[in-house]
Amino acid sequence: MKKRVNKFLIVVLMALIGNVSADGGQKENPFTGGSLPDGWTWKRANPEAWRLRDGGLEVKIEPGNMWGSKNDAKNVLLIPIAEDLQESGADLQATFENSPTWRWEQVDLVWYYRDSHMVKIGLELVKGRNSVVMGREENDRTRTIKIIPIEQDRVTVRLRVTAGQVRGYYRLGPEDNWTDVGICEEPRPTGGSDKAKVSIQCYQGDPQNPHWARITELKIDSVTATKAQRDARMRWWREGRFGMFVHWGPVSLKGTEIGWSRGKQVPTEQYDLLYKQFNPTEFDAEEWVGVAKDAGMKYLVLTSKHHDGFCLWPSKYTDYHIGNTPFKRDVMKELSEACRENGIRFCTYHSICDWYHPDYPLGSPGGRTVKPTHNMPRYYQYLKNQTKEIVDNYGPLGIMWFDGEWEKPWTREYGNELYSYLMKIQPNLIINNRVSKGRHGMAGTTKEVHLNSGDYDTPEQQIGGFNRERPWETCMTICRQWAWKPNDQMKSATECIQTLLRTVGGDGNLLFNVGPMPDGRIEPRQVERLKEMGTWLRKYGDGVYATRGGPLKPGKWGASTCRDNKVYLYLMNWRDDGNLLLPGIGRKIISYRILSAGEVLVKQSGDGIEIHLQSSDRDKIATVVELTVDGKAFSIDPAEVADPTI
Ligand code: H79
Repeated sequence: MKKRVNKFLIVVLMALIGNVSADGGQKENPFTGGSLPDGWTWKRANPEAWRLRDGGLEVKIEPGNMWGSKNDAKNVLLIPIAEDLQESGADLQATFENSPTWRWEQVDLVWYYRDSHMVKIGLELVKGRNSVVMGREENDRTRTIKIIPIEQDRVTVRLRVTAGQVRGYYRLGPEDNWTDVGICEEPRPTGGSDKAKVSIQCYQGDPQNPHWARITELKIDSVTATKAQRDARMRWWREGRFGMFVHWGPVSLKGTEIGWSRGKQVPTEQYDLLYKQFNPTEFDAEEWVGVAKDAGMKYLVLTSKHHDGFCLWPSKYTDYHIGNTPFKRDVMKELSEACRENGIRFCTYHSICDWYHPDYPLGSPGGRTVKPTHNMPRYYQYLKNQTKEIVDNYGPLGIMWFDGEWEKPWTREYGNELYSYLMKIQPNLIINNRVSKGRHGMAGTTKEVHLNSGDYDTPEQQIGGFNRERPWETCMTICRQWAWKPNDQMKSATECIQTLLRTVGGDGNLLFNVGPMPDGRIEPRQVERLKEMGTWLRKYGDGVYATRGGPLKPGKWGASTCRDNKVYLYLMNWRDDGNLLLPGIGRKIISYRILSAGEVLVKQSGDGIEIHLQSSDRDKIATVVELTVDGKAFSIDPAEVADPTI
């Protein structure tokens, strides 16, 4: 008996260790033995009115109430959860069977703090009908979130608690998709030290003719890894800070944009035949990887497939791929191998929307065309097949970078599933927020971080805001287009490097994009520009890799980073008199030095940090001053810096 109990706890713990998701494998059934697992307690116990039978818990539904302030229900089952389940996100589910006849007779799965603070979802009789009811209670004040009548006497309910929010779902059969019920804020008691628990509650039963409700399939899972686990998984990425984005495909023959020229600048029929001429004979994977490496980049993200549907690997799930071009070679194989040999993490960009594939409902940007015989579930299977194929053939990958998620056919449920699916295939994979819904436009942030809303945010063509909580990565083009365009306007070296520094200074990564030419080469002037970045980084990049953003937030003045007891200041704009006043940092500066040529004077006073530097000693990209402070620099509270030129 004891052994089985421990097993259940181990399963919960294992869920925390792995990135086990809610729809993960079968968990140990806690109801198979002669008693309940250790630590499970009954509030207002009535031992006559519950029993374990046939692998389920059965509770005789007695009168009494938990909804509101009465709180007199019998046999409220309280189940303790692992310490950090709240932080990592909890995913609960249970299957209920009951045939209620009494008004508001119910059996509930509850996220529980106290009798006065909880969220419930259950099977209940409302207006004479079996219903799934979700409700929330704070200080005994109740709010019904949703009532959904169902015909059945059996339902599986689910609560997902992440980032202070509780989402409810239900399904009628084990193969059914989950139906959304509702969402609410978690009712945490203020000032209380209550730990969240899981509770099963049965009440408002018929006093004359009580029913035995049956509870099975109770699962308590961790939604994601804990923060510490996620940090560990993302460490190489966070420390690497700088990656190469590559947008490439047959569209480079036209020089138009990969993301939105099909059916616009290039007629669809013509666009879809471009691959027949795609023959990038100068493609050299070693060369590309060399360019990335020389630039100081630590990972490379290649468009395995963009919105146009073309695949850069010979996928067995479509004919629209590189193997059927005159070129024939497997670009992804060559590139992934070259990356591996050179210590660059190979990653893929994969578009969720696919305007080419007949099963994907939409056929052009903005959903302007709808395909006649689409089949989204089948397309979703295609997406799963292909992403698995990529991981299997070219993995382990660094990142699976999704995009095109904003279109209607993609849902949060698909996103959640795809995330869990891939994490099971490769548990140390990193997945961006575009796997799911809820991205805030081009700012790229997911405001309402829910279950599996990806590992990090993705500002596009703009530097993300300072944020040390949610990891983020700006993706930006070296020219104006993602895909190659002849004579596209290229950013200056100053702009490129300052962009990297302001990004890292905000605690983000920079994924910097090149679009190789149709002959397979990266444009020489772009190679040159990237080399300039690399040269600068080799000299002054000590404050870039393996640092954190801050404590002084990036701005017109420049940016700062920190590691251990060092603060790196990247000074970009000065007052005319050549002096700069920065806010105090609440730690004593023990020593300082300038990394570029010249001499600097740093004075710390009650007003802040004064920096004096002859204008002739300024670096036109960024003057780097390294401060050594008397403690951990990362623990300094981040501060804004006023525009020094005003
Ligand atoms: O691959 C590159 C681009 O081709 C691709 N993303 C980068 C990484 C891209 N495809 N489309 N777009 C960028 C622009 C789409 C903009 C919008 Fe929207 C789609 C505007 C409204 C819907 C972005 C998503 C802003 C809101 C939702």
